[in-house]
Amino acid sequence: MTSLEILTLPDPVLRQASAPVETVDDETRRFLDQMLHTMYEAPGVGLAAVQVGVPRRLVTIDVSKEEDAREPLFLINPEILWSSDERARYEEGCLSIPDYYAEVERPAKVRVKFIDREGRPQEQEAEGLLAVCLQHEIDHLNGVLFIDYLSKLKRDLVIRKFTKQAREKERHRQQRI
Ligand code: GNR
Ligand code: NI
Repeated sequence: MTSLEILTLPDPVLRQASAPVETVDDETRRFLDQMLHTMYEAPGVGLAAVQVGVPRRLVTIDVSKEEDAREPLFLINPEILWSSDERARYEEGCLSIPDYYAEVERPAKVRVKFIDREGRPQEQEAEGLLAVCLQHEIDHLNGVLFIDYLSKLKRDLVIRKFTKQAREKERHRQQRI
């Protein structure tokens, strides 16, 4: 299986809100499998479809430690039903903002509802990295990135760095033509 291309900052697609998925069919499942493969290859613990240029409410997650005991989660139209008043900090990263990490504070626990890959409604409560990941991915579906929780100064610095990098890459691409 080939990996899908992961969009990076400042690609405007990452700021688009993703549309709900209407039907869960074989095509949806094939795409979820491609997303999971792309996520494992990256490697990452979560991926939202919009990160591979498809603004649909589809997410893959796997926060398992062992590569030979994988526990993939497929979430369609995920929603947060409840989040704890208790907060937790976590050093976050994002495949769309490579090699940049910063601490973010979020609700420590969440309860989510979603449709699974068989089209069945599910509910799940999570804490720790899974809770962080669920919130990070659902943010992606709403065009929100973890840098949006940082100070404007930090956020603008990161955006400027990636905008510069993208401009350089484009310049090199042009020279090769
Ligand atoms: O791989 C990822 N690691 C991660 C670490 C801390 C908090 C969130 C994440 S998600 C990220 C993959 C990604 O960008 N998902 O959208
Ligand atoms: Ni991300």
